[in-house]
Amino acid sequence: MTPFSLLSSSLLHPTPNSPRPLPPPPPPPPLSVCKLGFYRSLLESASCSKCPPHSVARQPGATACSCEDGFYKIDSDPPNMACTRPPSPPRNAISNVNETSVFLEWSAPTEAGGRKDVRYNILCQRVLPEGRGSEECGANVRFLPRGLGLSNTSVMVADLQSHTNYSFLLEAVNGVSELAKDHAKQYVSLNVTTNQAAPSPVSVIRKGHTEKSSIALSWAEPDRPNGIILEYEIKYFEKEQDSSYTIIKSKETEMVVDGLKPSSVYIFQVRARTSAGYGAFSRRFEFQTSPYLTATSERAQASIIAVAITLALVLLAVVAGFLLSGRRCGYSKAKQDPEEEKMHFHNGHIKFPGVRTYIDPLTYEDPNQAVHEFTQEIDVSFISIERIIGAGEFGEVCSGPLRLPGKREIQVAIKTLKAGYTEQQRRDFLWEASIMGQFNHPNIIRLEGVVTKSKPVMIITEYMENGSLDTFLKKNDSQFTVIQLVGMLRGIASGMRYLSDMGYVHRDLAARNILVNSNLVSKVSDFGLSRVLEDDPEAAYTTRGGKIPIRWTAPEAIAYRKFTSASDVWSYGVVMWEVMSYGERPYWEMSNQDVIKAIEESYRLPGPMDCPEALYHLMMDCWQRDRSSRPKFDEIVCLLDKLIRNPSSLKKLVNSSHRVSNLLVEHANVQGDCSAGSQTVGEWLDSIKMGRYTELFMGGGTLRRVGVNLAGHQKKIITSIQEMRVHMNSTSSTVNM
Ligand code: ACK
Repeated sequence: MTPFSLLSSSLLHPTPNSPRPLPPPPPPPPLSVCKLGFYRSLLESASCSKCPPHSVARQPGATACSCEDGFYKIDSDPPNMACTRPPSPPRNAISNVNETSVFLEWSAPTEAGGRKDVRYNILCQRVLPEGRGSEECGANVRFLPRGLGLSNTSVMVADLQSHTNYSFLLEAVNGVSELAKDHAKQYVSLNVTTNQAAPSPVSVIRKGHTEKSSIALSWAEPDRPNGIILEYEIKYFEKEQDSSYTIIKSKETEMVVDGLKPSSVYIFQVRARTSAGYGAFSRRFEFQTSPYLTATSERAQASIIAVAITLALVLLAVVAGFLLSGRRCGYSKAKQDPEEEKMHFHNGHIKFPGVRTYIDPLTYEDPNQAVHEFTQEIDVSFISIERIIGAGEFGEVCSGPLRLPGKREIQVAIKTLKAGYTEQQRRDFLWEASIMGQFNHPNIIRLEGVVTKSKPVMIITEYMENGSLDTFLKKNDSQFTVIQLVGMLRGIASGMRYLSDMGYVHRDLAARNILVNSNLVSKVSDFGLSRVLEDDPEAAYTTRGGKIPIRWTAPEAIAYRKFTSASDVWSYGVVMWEVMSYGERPYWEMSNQDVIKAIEESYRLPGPMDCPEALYHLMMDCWQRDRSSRPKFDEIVCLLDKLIRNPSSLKKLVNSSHRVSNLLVEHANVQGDCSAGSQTVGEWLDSIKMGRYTELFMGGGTLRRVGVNLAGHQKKIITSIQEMRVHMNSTSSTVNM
């Protein structure tokens, strides 16, 4: 009942003592009829309102406006809100493939459709081979944080199949997308090919026949082998004695582990290896040896005693041989020397490591035999040289197609040996091929083969469209997202992990020796003379003889030629710095002697501009003086993976430092507060009380933009300051520097 109806009912039935009723109020003025283009919602005031944008009132007296074609409204939109439409597709979509995971990143659409509730959906399609179309990826593929209704502009897609083509459709939607059924969906699509990936972990280990000193184990192939399993590694140790463990390998999915103590509990873990490397270890399985001899084993024991004695003698001879050849015994996880990781003696057993080791071509009496063993001869008629792309130590580097019979044509790089070479030069040239031919990893440059039966002698490798990393970064200054840069670094670390697992020490890891392909995959290259480094223009002679690229090399390698995977980790830290500063020269124009002295005095490179703190911490860890405290490559890969999976961990950038006279930072100081490097020219000039010259700086064309990389451009700034000093002196300025 309305107040009006109450009032009128009391007028009809007046009570005897009630006061005289008030005269009825004048009737409200008649409501005007809203004209075209205006509306009056029933609940609203008397006046008519103009239809909100993209809506119309086609009849006079409308109580609501209807949306123009292609525009929509949902129930929760207020009447005075404009009609809206679905957004345009996302922009600048990029993908970053990391083995069988893909990180997708994009920018918001140019046209949000007039709404603030834009969300993103990702559709994953697996492209079937031989043009058989595509199918939806299925439930096994994981989207992190999720695949539908994303509010941020990136997603990680994990658990894809290796070596498979995928197409990702990125769609932007908003509150009215559901209503716009006729509106053709506006996707942006990204096609990616996943890389080789290590196998998934072995899920179960079963115990078989058990004796006093042995346990038979068996396991099933990993669920996702991601390639052909080359071998398994079995790691075991006595329970609660995990400071020392033993690793043995097997090509089968079973193995009898012997040499165990009776009545003792052992922990076992198994992992598989493909050409992509090792997968993760299985979870731990606990099995106990028997306390007594079984009847079978007693019988067997008698019959094998004679064999055992013979074996023991042979074993002793082998052990003695190894000991005499200088290999040390013992394996402890702590402070492990990478050079000692290759063979373990434990509990009196010789254990061979699970990793296929690199064989130095030098161990071959005839180097041609190494070439023959590790490389494939290619008939020159299958190669066409089309372009010269650079100059190498031994001759021109060219590119062109390689058409091997029965294989798809591929683009290759062709290193040639110039005419008039000596036999020694030919050997040195082909040495690189015999090293490269032993490797098979997505982040190591792949050798296709060699041409030795005709002239010129050639080394054929996969073609890397973007050339060497240092030049590529300089050409594309500031063009990549942090995730793209970390993706490149991850690739390099993964390649280096493979090399160190193989027992190969690179000795010349630097951005100039990394190649980049069109998918931004970075690959370690230049195995040529990594032992003597004759071909590296950065290498300088040391007092002890031999050439060393000082700026990239660990102090122990410079001082006493202790080259190990740990010294490669130091160089990796320098590569990280080169990448994050877009190809800046480490230590700028400092002389090699000054670099050695500064490092000796615990100074280190400052954090590059806009460098995430987590990455700078990692660089600093790689530059630990004590080489056993540096991270191992597998730890580096693991950390970078974590950062890529959780991009917000890369948001915190290194703080600004106010050092001017000293470009470097002290190692101990930085570990704690990470205060180095990143500041704008203005901030930096303020910090040296020269803020009033910012305009002169920026206007003078010395530096084009604010937020310039202080580390990277400091030498330019310093040059300019010197110029300014001259300028100021001539104008009697009193600024002191
Ligand atoms: O920086 P760049 O373009 O990349 O110039 C050098 C040049 O040859 C001399 O080494 C380029 N280069 C070397 N190997 C390859 C390759 N596999 N694919 C593409 N470019 C290569 C390198």
